[in-house]
Formats: sequence, structure tokens, C-alpha cells
Amino acid sequence: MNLDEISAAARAKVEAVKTAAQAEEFRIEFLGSKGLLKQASDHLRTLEPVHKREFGSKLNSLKKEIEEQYKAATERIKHVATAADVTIDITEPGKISVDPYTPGSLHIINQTIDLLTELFSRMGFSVADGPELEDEFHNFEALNVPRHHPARDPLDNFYLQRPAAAAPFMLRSQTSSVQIRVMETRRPPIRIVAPGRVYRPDTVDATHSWMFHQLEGLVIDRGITMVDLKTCVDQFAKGFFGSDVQTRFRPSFFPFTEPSAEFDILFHYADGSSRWIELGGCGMVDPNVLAAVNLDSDIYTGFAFGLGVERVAMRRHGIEDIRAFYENDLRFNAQF
Ligand code: FA5
Repeated sequence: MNLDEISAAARAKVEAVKTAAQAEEFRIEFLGSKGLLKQASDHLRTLEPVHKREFGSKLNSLKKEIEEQYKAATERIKHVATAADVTIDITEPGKISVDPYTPGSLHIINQTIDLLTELFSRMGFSVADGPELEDEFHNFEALNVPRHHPARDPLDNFYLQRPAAAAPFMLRSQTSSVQIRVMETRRPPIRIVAPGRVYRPDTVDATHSWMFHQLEGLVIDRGITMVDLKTCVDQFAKGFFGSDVQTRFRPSFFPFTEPSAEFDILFHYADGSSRWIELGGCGMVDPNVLAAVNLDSDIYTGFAFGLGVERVAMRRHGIEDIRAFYENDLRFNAQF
């Protein structure tokens, strides 16, 4: 067995080692349990004592030499791998259009709701809420919308599939249901706003969505009149859109208010034109509604209003299409 040949072979082969698999091959060939050095040490045992010493010491230094070559080769591979990694410059700015580490913010709908409730809380209102999954009593019956009223048409509402005998449930179509929930549990004076989601199978277009948000207002006390309603809506409009905004009331009809009105603001467009824009409905709470919650309409009167949160946000920020609120396009969301 020629140790010089083993040494020369190792030197030649270690140069060619470029990958971890090749390093392992090298280790097995020279240092493995059946490798060349093992065979050499088996050979050592068969030698005459006179040759043993010289062969043994040569074998020891060859073993050290090859172990060092192997160690150096594995180190070299490690460095090659690290060098490849370093081609990713971790200090370089990200390539996607919005920096993923920019802190998020509240959605513009939630920001608008916060602004509205803050404004109304300065006018003495507290915030109430109710379930989105409602029964017909709270969404219709107690609001003076009788059983065969067209507003209850299954085609105009999202009813849940229920067993035939079970009471119908629906996704609420208006936050007016919260009026009833509040009056059931509290006695006047009542002064609340209730923001929340509502659902209607309306055809989707630039100003209509099948899910949107309303903010309901309800005031019940002794001696509340239409003047209080008009003042309240006017103050809200000025607080939200600026003190020079013009408001107007138009007679309307809602089963749960009498008289009823819709309120508009005069909106000025960039091209100099202006147009009245409807913000919501309102009116004096109908005596039938007070009766449904056992309030004596000879003692108490009140007003209620409901406005579309998307619609007021669109007016305030010049958003032209309601669908932009729900598309979750960061280029839109990040503007607010
Ligand atoms: C109502 O929902 C009444 N509950 C409002 C009310 C409350 C009247 C209290 C009297 C007393 P209306 O269906 O008009 O009314 O809806 C109110 C507002 O919601 C509308 O003025 C509009 O701003 C918004 N809105 C209605 N439908 C949609 C829709 N599909 N998408 C987005 N906004 C809508």
C-alpha cells in the first residue's frame, strides 16, 4: 500500500470539492470506516515490526493532512454559500409599491364612524348598538311596518333559511332596529346614535351596495319637537362638512316617523356646478312605535334619523364609487 499515492489522490480530489455532497464523497473515500486510511491502518497491522514504526508515523501525518484538507473544504463550501446569500442586500428598500412595514390605519368607514360618533357625543349623544342578525319584530313590526307591507318583501331583504315553523330571522335592513332595542331596555330621556352594518339585496352601482353602514339617531324626552330635529341635523351637517354647508328638508314617508323628511346638503363640484345630495331620512317618532315599547306618547315625543355612512364619507372625501370602500385596494385605503 502506497501512502504517497493516497496523499497525491487526496490533494487532487480535494481541489475539486465544490458542494457538500462532494465533500461527503471525499470523506467517505479517504476517512470513512471502509476508506483508504482505514485500509492503510489495517495494512499497518500486517507489517513486520521493523517496518511498522516508519509506516505508522507516515500514516499518522497523512491522516492529519487529509483531515485538515477535508475541514478546509467544508469551510470553503460554507463561505461560498454565504457569499451567495449576501447578494440579497437586506438594506435595499422593498420592491412592492407599498412598504409592507408602513403601520396600518383604520379603514375610512371606521374613521368616518368615529368622527360621526365623536361629533354626536359632543351634542350629548351616547353610542348604542344592536345585532346584525335580527328578528322581524325589531326590524319591522315594532317600527310600524305591518306584516303585508311591501318593505318586508322577501325579494327586498336577506332572510335566513329557517325550518317552516321557526320565527323568521334576517340580516337587518336598517339600523332603525336599534331604536327598538334601546327603548326596550331604557327609559327616557334617551339620546343615542347607533352606527352599524345593514344589508339589502339592492343592485350594486356607484352609490348602492348590498352591504353598507348607517348611523341611526334617536332622541326621546318630554317636549321634543321638529325644531329639535332640524337643529340637530343642521348642526351635524355643519360640524361634519363645514359651517358654510347648506341643508334642506324634503317631505318624505317612513312608517316609523310622522311627519317624515329626507335631508340633503348642497354639494359644490369642482367644475363650479352644485347639486342637492340626499344624506338620510328622519322624522318625529310615530306614536305607534312608542306604543310598541310601552312608552306613553301623551308624555313623550322624540325624533329619529338615519344616514348612510358611505354616502357622507363619499361627499366628504370626493369618492365617486361606493365599491372602492370594499375592494381593499391598498392604493385606495392608504389615502386615508
Ligand atoms: C332608512 O333606512 C331609514 N331607516 C332611515 C330613517 C331612520 C328614517 C330614522 C327616519 C327615521 P333609507 O332606506 O332611505 O332610510 O336609507 C337611509 C340612507 O341609507 C339613504 O339616505 C342612503 O344614504 C343610505 N342607503 C340606502 N340604501 C343604500 C345602499 N344600497 N347603499 C348605500 N347606501 C344606501
